[in-house]
Amino acid sequence: MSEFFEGVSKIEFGGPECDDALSFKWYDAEGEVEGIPMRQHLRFAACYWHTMRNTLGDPFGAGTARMPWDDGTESLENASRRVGAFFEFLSKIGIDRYCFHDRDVAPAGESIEETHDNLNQIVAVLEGHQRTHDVRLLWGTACLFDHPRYVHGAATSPSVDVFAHAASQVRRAIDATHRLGGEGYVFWGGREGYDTLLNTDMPRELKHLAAFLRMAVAYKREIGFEGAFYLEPKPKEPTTHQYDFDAATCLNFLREHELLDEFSLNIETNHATLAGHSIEHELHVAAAAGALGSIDANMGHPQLGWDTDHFPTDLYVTTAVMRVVLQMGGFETGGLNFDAKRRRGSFEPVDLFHAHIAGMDAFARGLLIAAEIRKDGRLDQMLHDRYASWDGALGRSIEAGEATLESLESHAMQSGEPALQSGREELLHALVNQFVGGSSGAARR
Ligand code: XLS
Ligand code: NI
Ligand code: NI
Repeated sequence: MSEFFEGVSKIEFGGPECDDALSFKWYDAEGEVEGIPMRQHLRFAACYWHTMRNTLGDPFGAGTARMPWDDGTESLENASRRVGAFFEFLSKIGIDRYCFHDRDVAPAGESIEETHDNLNQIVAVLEGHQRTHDVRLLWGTACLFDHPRYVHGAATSPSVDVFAHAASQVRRAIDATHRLGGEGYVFWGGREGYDTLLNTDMPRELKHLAAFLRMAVAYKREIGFEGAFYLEPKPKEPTTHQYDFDAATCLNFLREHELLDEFSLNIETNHATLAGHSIEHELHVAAAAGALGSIDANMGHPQLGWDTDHFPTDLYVTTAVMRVVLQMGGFETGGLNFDAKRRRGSFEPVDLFHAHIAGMDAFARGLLIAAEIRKDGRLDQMLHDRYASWDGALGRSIEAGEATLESLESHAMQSGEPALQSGREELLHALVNQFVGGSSGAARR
C-alpha cells in the first residue's frame, strides 16, 4: 500500500528535553500516572472530518490543505484511499481511536439506497483497517447539517418529510457505528435550533426532537447496540440559537422528556466558551449529574468569535479538564476527541502531526499537573475546609432535609453575626501556578 506521510515515522516519546519536533515531549503512552498508563487516562481519538476532510477554506478564501491522497472526486475509490491515509496517520501518531460523520467517510448517492450502499462499502473498508491497525471507533454520528434539505433543521425541521429523511440517515449511521464496534454515538444538533422565532414554533420543534431521540433509543435496543448515546451541547453556529445550548439546557431537556437514563453529554471546550461558560463549568455541570460521557478536545481563541476549533494547547485548560476527569474516576465509554483543525496557514500534511502532537502533549502535561495537584492535596483541602461549618449537626440536618425556617431562625438568634472567611482566590491561582509552571512531570514507567 502506498505511503502518504513520507518522511514521517512513528512518533515516539522523547521527553521534555528532546529537540526533535516530531516527538512527544510529555505524552508517554505507557508511562503511568496514578498507577494507570497515560493512554488509558486520555483515550485520545482523532476526528475524520477535520483530519481528512477539512480543506482549511474560510469564508474569504479557498482551501489550502495539501492532501496528496485525495483526487477531489466523490468516487468510492477516492473515499477508500482516504481511509488508508487516515489509518496511516493514526498508526504513525499513535492514536488508537477515531470519530466520524457518515457523510465524510462515504459520499452521498443519487438515492437513499445508493447512499446507504456507499456507506456500507466504506464501512467495510474501515472495518478492515480497524482490525489490522488495532484501532477502535470512539463514536460515530450522522451529518444532519450539510445537505441543503436540512436548511431548516433535521429532527426539528418544519417539514415532516425532512424529519423522515433524517430518521433514515440516523438509522443507517447507528447501524454503521454498531457494525464498527463503536463505543458511543453522538447527536450534535447542528441545525436543530432557529434563526428567528418569527417563523419558529419552538415548543413543537422540541417535542419533535424528543420523539426523534426516543426512536433512536428504541432502535438502539432493537439492534442490540450497547454503546453510549451522547448529546453534544452548543449554543449557536450555524443557527442563531441551538436547542442543545449548554450542559444545563441539555440535562433539563433530557429530564423533561425522561431520556436522562439513556444519554450522557459530549462536552466541547469551544462550545462551552461560545455559551459564555468555562470548560470547567460545563464539565462540572455534566459530572454532577453523572452525565459526563465524553469530551471534544479543542479550544477557541479570545480574539475570535465562533467555533474556531483550535488545537488545545493551553495548559490551564488541559489541567482543568484532567482534574475533572481524574475526579470522576476516568472515562467509561468516552475519551478525548480532537475536534480541532489546523489554521489555514498550516497546510502541509506534516502539520497534522505537529497539531496532534501539540494537543496530545498539552493533555499529557495537563494530566501530570492535575495528578500532582491531587497528590499535593492543598487545593482539595482548602475547598473541603471552606464548607467545614456544614459538617456539624446543623449543616447535616439541613442537608438531610430535617431543618425548618423556624429552627434555623432560633439558631441564628443564638449564634449572632456569622464569622466569615476569605475566599482566597488569588492564593488559589498562585497555588495552581506553582504546578502549571513548575511541574517536573515525569510519568513513571
Ligand atoms: C461542531 C461539532 C461537531 C460534532 C460532531 O461544532 O463540534 O463537529 O462534534 O457532529
Ligand atoms: Ni464537537
Ligand atoms: Ni464544534
